[in-house]
Amino acid sequence: MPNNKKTIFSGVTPSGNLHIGNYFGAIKQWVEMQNAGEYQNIFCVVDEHAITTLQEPAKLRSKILEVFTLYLALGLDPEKSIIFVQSSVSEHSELNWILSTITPVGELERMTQFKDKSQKQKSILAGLLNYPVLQAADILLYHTNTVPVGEDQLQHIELTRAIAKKFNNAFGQIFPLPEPFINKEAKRIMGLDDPAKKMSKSAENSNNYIALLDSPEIIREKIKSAVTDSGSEIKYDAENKPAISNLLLIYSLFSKKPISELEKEYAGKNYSVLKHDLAEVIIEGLSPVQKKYQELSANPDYIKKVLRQGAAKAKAIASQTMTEVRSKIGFLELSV
Ligand code: AQP
Repeated sequence: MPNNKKTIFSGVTPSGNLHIGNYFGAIKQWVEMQNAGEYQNIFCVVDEHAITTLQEPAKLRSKILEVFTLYLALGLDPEKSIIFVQSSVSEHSELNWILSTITPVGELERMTQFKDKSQKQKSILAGLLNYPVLQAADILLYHTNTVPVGEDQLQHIELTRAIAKKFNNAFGQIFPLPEPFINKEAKRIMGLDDPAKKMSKSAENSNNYIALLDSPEIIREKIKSAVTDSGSEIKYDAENKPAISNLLLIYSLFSKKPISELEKEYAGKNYSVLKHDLAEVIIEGLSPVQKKYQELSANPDYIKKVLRQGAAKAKAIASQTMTEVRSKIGFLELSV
């Protein structure tokens, strides 16, 4: 991999079913950036993040494989990108510890995601609080320049920059300051059951999201039961008609038709007509990905091979960074 290219790094947590928000908000950009060939591309299944909320081990294992296989089905290419699972590269945890020693607890407590998710834990776990430090470690280990993410992750990237600056100032320049890259058109897809909140894979109600692997029947049901706004006009107005605006956005992303064209097409029609057509557009859009996913899943040896290759390539970069970090902070340099 040529090392004069800028690096992009990003990941998804295997804490539930990957949904269309994860795809349009993040993974679609990864594939486009990978195919543009301008970057060193590194994409990770961030399973160590998943365990900040309780996971049943067998289910976690199958979700890790599912997300990894979906990455490939969606177009990530092991010949063009390093694709790996976080827990197979132990340097992530090691850098996490070191960075946690320079991160103020107050900074972590003001993270919006922590505030939201800690409300769901009876006794708040340290791992949930430290989640953004591990995320900073993930990003900084690879000297990342650009992090393609959805809007909800901006605060974490800002914290990563602050941690990197602090480390560089204290111990000497190692880390570039990473920039977020947001797809403005799909920065936040909202929940189908509550357009005031983002679509989320850990939502209690699975009608909140369309999973990439949902069957046509489930997609039709979920879109049918999606909440709508009062009135009947089909018009994009995120403030006053958040539910219909979200459905129009999803429609536009799948059909590649501008929202203004959809507004004209559906002028004077009922919400039910829009919903019917939207479900079909989603089913058609997801069908090739689901087919590819089934093909890949039927070949576990290939998946294992790609998993191993990705881990080895990521490890080679991460271990070099850790040698540098250990030396900068004053640990002994023993080769044992
Ligand atoms: N609703 C969304 N709209 C646009 N982008 C989104 N992303 C997540 N939800 C939306 C982006 O997807 C990437 C992976 O997200 P993650 O797995 O790291 O966790 P998350 O952001 O917390 O996503 P979820 O689905 O809500 O997961 P849970 O419920 O487990 O927390 C990120 O780039 C994110 O911005």
